[in-house]
Amino acid sequence: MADKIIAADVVVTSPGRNFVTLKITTADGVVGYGDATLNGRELSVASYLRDHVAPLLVGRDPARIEDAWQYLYRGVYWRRGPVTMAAIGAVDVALWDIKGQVTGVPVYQLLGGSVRDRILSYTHATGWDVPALLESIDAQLARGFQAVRAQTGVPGLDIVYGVTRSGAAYEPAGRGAAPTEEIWDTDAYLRYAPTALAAARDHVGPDVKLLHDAHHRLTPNQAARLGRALEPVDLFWLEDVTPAENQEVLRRVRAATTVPLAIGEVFTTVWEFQTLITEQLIDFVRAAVSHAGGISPLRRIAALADVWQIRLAPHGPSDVSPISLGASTHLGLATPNFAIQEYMGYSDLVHEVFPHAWTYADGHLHPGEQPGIGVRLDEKLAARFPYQPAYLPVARRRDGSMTDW
Ligand code: CS2
Ligand code: MG
Repeated sequence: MADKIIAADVVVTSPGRNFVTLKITTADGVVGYGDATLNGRELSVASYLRDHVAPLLVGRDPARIEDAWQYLYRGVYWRRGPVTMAAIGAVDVALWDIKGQVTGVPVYQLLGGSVRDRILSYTHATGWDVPALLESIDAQLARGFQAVRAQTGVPGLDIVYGVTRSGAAYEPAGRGAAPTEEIWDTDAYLRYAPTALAAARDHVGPDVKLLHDAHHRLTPNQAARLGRALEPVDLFWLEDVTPAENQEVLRRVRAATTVPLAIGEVFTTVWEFQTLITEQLIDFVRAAVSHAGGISPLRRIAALADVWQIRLAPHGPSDVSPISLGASTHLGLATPNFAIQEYMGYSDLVHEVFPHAWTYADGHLHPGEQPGIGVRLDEKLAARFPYQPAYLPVARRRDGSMTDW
């Protein structure tokens, strides 16, 4: 058993992009790490942790992970929301990390042991036009991926979510004092996306899993139309068709098309999934350990989803730090209805700042056998890259009015 918690410190670092890390230290020197990154709002989580959570952690027993979670969730009258849940998620993962180190086993063993040998993962292919997209897909297949998310530019638009014109790696958050403004045209997208995705399917043949992200931009009717148009493409999933704040509208989409639907990267609790799961309105739950409150609540979401034959497919873009990616792979190894892990990848520098036991090979991830989560923070290196203001873009329609990014 570890001694009591003596410190909870927050490290904000920006090795190319911002990451917030919680470091919990016990009296006998065990250090657990959790990811508290919230893209574009990093400092609000850092303050929530420093000002309101850290003082409550000092003196607590780190072994009581569930009690800490309940204390920080139920014990706060103003609960839920991305800032709170990212902070609680970081505490939860750091405490699982400590428990693993204290007991000398990787966290997946504490979760019941492995139910699979390795974790299927998908990555991103992006090309401004179809030839560039096909080239990008080929490059990802050559790296061993058997599942690829395909995003292209849209004729007539200058900037499109998920794609760069230059072919350089895509990073949604831009550094600077204010968000970039993008002009978005859903009609132009709906005219083009089915053609581009059909070309991708023709190119790769039937076996490769193809995914696509509509990034919250459609009305239910538009989503139904796109879903139908994409049925011949045989997508593994179509993601975030609508903002999903109004979950009843998904009934309409579901009734109109059999395209598999994935939703939930911005959801932070099981309550936001309740209707989507219990009415079988989706096929994949996209919650991330970092944004939905940690490993403990994600197990509960997965268990609820399992009853309705819905599978877990956690979010894993570059704003989910290597700590969360590690935590997610432990969960994935031990969760029967885990389907696939998004793995957008990191720069060499980010791999150095967060040395990790998890590995990628042949389109699959594995958490490794290091006790705990198996991801550390090189604090000296991290200190060389101080926080940089950065925002996710915002989107406007052609008439200048705001729309969903
Ligand atoms: C995306 C993300 O990975 C995904 O599915 O939707 O890239 C998302 O845009 C970012 O996480 C925003 O921070
Ligand atoms: Mg997404």
